[in-house]
Formats: sequence, structure tokens, C-alpha cells
Amino acid sequence: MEVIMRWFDSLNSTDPETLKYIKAELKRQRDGLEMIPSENFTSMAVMQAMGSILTNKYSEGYPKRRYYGGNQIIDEIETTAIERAKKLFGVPYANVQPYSGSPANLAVYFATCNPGDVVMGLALTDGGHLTHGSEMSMTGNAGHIYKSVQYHVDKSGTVDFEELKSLVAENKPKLIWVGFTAYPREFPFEAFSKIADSSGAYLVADISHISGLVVGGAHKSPVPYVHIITTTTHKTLRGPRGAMIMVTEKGLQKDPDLGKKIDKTIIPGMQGGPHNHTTAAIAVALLEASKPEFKEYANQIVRNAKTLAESLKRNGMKLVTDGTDTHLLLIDLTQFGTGTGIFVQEALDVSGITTNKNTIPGEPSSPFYPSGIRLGTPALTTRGMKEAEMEVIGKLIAQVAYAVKGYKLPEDKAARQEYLKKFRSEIEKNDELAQVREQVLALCSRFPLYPELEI
Ligand code: DSN
Repeated sequence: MEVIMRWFDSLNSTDPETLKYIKAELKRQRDGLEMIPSENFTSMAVMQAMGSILTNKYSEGYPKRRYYGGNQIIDEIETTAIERAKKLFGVPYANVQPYSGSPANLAVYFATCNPGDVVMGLALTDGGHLTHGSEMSMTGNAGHIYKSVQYHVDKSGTVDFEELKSLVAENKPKLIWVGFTAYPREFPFEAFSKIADSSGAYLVADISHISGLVVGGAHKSPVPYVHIITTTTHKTLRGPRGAMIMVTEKGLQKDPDLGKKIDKTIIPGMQGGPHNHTTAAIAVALLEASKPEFKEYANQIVRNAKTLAESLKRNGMKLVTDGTDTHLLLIDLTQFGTGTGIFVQEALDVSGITTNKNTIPGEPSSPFYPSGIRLGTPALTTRGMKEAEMEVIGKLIAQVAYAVKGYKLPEDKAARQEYLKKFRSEIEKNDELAQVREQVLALCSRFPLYPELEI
């Protein structure tokens, strides 16, 4: 705490303007309900490692194989992070250097595929990720590197295995992604492995959203089923903003050099010096995630999400797949009109509840004006909130959605901006939303966030 205070003091004398913004953001995080399912609150320990002198060092290469001198201590730090990752996930290989999730996923392509190979992932609008071969991504057809084929979810909102099987048989992919960003149900690793194994494809699990649930025993592990695993470290895993790539025993059986190929792809292939401060903070997060308290945390995230789902439904909201198995829920707003996600997201924002508008399966509108809201419980669970709070929050979210249900997205694109301007000015003055904001503030004050940090 003393160190943090001194750090703030230095910032205050050097750059009060930036400190002012940090303090304002701390206040925003404290006073609101953070419900974006990919966000979380790291521990003070993680932040102390992140904000350390390790940012000063260049360390291109890997432990004991560096291009620069002076890396004896950095070697210890990176080796600790790697060994903790291997032990926690139960894998024989880990690379902790990817700057974030997208470069981690790119490295997997470069290590396993050649230009022209077919790659497959879930369509973005159905809950996939840009880097899983989305049309607009360099990993998709926009990049002219791979031939990307996208699979979908069916009417129930879960993976359409009939379509997947026939696409795999027809296109013979080199790599298949299993792992999603807006999918409320258990990730079906086993079913994917049968399909990938019969076709000879690499199966890669992107568990960025659920890695904390996996190590906490609240979600099935992909390890027995897939060849490679990627994950960001800042979502349910509750570490710093970074990523890891892991290879399973199954992956090494397919290609014993897979780990070496991934190492070479990250550096010298794609990246420069690793962010050593992030590596240290990942090591801290992995240690935290190995504790019994983290298992309790991971299971509470899921209990909270299930309770929130029931509360939302009881209060008149419709959910994609009618519920959740994980940390994440997707509200289907089509009962209020297509493309209404923007109204509900912004009304929730005014009420102090942070979520994101999101496409729903079979999206009738567009990715920028989608018809759903994506939300989740990892950050609220970190604050200590439990089922009783989820009951209340479900009710408040439904109240906000119903408060703006009269707003409809104009068909005419030019008319939309004027309409949104009017909407924004009206929600600022809406008494019902102001009352929800008061209740949110009262709730947040019962679950203090970073009490060690003074504003
Ligand atoms: N931005 C992440 C998410 O919110 O799911 C995916 O990259």
C-alpha cells in the first residue's frame, strides 16, 4: 500500500492530468456494476508486479537463450510463470510471451498452417472471435492468407454439429477453433475432438473467456481433447492484460516439435521483447489461481450467472439458449424490436451498469446495431457479490430495458444519428434510470473495490 501511495505521489507531481484520469476511472469502476463478461478486477499483487521496474528490461528470446545480457532474473521470472502455467493447466508446454489474445492466435496459425490452408471457426455474429477467421480479419478472407470457412450455431443457440461435420468433410480444414466470446453454454471440446480427429485437423481451444473457470474446476478442461490452447490472462483468470499459448500431450503426439514451432513463431517470427512486467504479473495471477479460494471464486461466478439468468427471465427478459452454464449471458432483445441493443446498453450505462451490445444468433439487424446484450458475472463476483445481489441486479437490468422499450431504431441510416441524439438527451433526464443509478450506487458501496487506494 505504501509503495502504491508513493507511486501515485510521483505521478501526481509529474503528470497530474494523467493521474486525474486514473482516479476518475477508479471512481467509475467503484461506483458501477461491471458486467462485461471479459473484464475483471486484478488483485493489488498483480498490479504491483505489473507496475514494477520489470518494464525496463529487454529480453528477446527465452530463458537461457536471450539475445541481450542481464537477463538472469528475468529468466527466473519467465520460468516461474511457465512452470506455474504447465502445472495449473496440466500441459507439457507453455509460452507466456504473447502480447495479447490476438497475437497468440496469429502465432498458432503461423506455427501450424501454410498460406492457402483452410481454417475454421465460429462466425463472429454467432459468438466467435475476429481472429477465428472472420471475414474482416487478416485470419479470414480479408488477409488473403488462409481460406476461412465459418461454422454457425443452430436455432437453439448451440453449435450446429450437422453443419460443422459437413463443412469439415467438404473443406478438409488444417485447423479448427473451438472457443467463443459470446456463447453461454459449455464449450463442447469432446464433440469437436471427434470431428477434428477424423479429419486430421489441428484442434485449438481458445479458452480466453473461461480459463479461470477451467482451472477453478467450474468448466470442463479442453486438455484431453485438443492439441493447442490459447488464453488471454485478464478475463476469468483475473491476471494482467496478456496471453499464453499451451500445447497438450495430444498436441505433442501429433507433432513433437509443436512447442518449438510456437516459440519460434512468437520470437523471432512475430514479436520483439517480451513484456516482463506482464510476465511477472501472469506468474502472480497463476499462483493466485492455484489456491482453494480461486476454486470457490470460479464456482461462485457460475452460480451467480445462473441466478442472474433466472432473475432476468422472471422479470420478463429472454435469453439466448434460455440460460447459461458459464459466466456469460446473452439477452435477446428482439421482443423490443430489432437493433435495440444500443438503447439498452446506453440506458444501462446511464444507470451505472456496464454491459455490451452484441449480436444474437441469426442477428436480424447488424453488428453495429445488434439485437442483444452480452453480460456476465466475473467482475461482480470478484467484488464479493453473491446470489442475493444477482436477484436484485436481474430485476434492475430488466427495469432499465423496459424503461426504454419504446425506442425503435430508424430504418433510414441518416435519421439514426438524430434519433440517437434525442434518445441520449432523454435518458440523461429519465427519473426511473436515475432511481436505478441510486440503487446501483448503494449496492456498490457495500462491496468496496480497492479500498487500499485513496482517491
Ligand atoms: N474483446 C474480447 C471480449 O470482450 O470477448 C474478445 O477479444
